[in-house]
Amino acid sequence: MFYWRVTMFWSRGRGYLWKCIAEWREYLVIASSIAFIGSTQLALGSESVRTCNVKVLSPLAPVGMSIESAQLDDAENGACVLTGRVKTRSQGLPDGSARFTLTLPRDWSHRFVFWGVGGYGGDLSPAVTESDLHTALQRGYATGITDTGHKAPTTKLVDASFALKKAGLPDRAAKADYYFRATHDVTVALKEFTKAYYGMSIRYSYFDGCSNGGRQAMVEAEQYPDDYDGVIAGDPALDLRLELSDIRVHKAYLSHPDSRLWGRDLTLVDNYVLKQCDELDGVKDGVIQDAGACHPDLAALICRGGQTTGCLTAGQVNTLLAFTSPTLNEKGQEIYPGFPLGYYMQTRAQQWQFGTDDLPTPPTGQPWPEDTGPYEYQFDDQTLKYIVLQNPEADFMAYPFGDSQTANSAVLKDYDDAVQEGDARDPRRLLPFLHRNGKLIMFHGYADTSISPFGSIAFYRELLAAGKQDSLAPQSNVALFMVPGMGHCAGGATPTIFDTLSALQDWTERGVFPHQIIAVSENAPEYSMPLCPYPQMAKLTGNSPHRSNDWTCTIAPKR
Ligand SMILES: [Ca+2]
Repeated sequence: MFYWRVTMFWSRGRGYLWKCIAEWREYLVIASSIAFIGSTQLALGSESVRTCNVKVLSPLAPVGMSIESAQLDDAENGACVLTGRVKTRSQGLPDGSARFTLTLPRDWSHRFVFWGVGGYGGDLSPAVTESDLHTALQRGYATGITDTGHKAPTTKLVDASFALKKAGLPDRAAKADYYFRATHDVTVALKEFTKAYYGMSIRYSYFDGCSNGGRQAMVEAEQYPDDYDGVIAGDPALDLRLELSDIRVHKAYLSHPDSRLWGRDLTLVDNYVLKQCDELDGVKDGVIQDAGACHPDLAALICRGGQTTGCLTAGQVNTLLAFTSPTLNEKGQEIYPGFPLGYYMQTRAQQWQFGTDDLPTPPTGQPWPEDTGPYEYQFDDQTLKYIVLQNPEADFMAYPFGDSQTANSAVLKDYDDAVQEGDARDPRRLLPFLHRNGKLIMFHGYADTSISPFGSIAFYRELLAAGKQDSLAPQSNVALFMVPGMGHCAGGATPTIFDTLSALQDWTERGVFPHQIIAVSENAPEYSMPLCPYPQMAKLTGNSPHRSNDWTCTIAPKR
């Protein structure tokens, strides 16, 4: 989910920072490796000179910020790269401490951007798109990032143990830092230091993150509307009931031996869904423009009359139905949307949700051993043990939810109380950010099997309604781009490479609304397509579905 530790940019250089979700490495690339050059004079225009040195720069740090290392970095165009800590405090909580990296370019453009981090945080690897990292580097942005107040163990893929001191005793400081406090406190400190370093003010400040980084983006805009002029929230984990909802899927798997979907089954589903839904947008091109309009009859896939191949068991279809149907409260109201169908094998749905073929199936009715299983199962398990139930020995299968679509009110209240500090699903909280003319670009992969893309659509729709009641037109400040065929923050055979930071900069600084963002295919750069601000979608108006100029953003019917 959150995932969260996903960005396209990490593996090419700072490989040591990338310990999670190794399979995503090809998508996530940190822009560069850090090369130590030594203490060298750094020219800042012709006005001042700074030495990239801990001793020299430390007096510039605001109270509570300490610098631990300073190095010039060739890969960052000779920028001065600082690491250190910021003391986190406030709001009646115990003090904490968060690590940071701050990159200060030689040719600064008076802009500052803060990167989000993935998963349960704990490292300094940006969870953003490769395009945005490139844009920041090329355009002279100062960049910051925080580990959100704890250090993740290198031996675990998903870890929420930082949130619990011992059974029944939450670590309130570490939990608050992860959920909201560290991002803000480090933001304030790094912005202040940046101004002191250059001796000039910051003209524009931006936040950019995907997955958990998208959640950080939303929380910043909602809780600290003055921190940033513009925000990018990709595949945001804005609704933390996500983990609750996922429990249903994994219990369906673990409770019935014939319910598990293998790679061959998911390929069957992918082919069936594409056949049923590709042409709903009017073009047979392997791209389902509107996953929300795709509702094939899954029961037609159930084996009949002795059929054993090319079909699914009733249990497997039941798992798919659990995955694609919403979670409800006792009144029958949707409290978390279902997931889309299709593109599963192109977007690593096995790793996220269904389990790779080499993953052993536990004995019926038992959970996967801790720290194993699909990523989302691990997120569910860690969230329950260390945040909701506050008991590392808790039994996943005994949790009183997941056997049906409905969560009872007592379960829901306990769950919400445990995660509410970090939740961003209430659109009314975004209104102050809009009142001060902040700009927000959201995007979400329409084939995301980690965080439901339909949650971002629901948020956007609810935001429009909330804004109307507050004499606002949120569509003037918020643009949501749904990305057909893209998985969680990245991945897929459709065009999934795009630059949101340039779009946000143009919108914020020059008032240019992002009428479209051009995406190109990761594997075929000549294959391009526009992404359109919801509720618009791309419509082919020329001849080639592989050429962005042949598409136009239009309002889709029934949206
Ligand atoms: Ca199509």
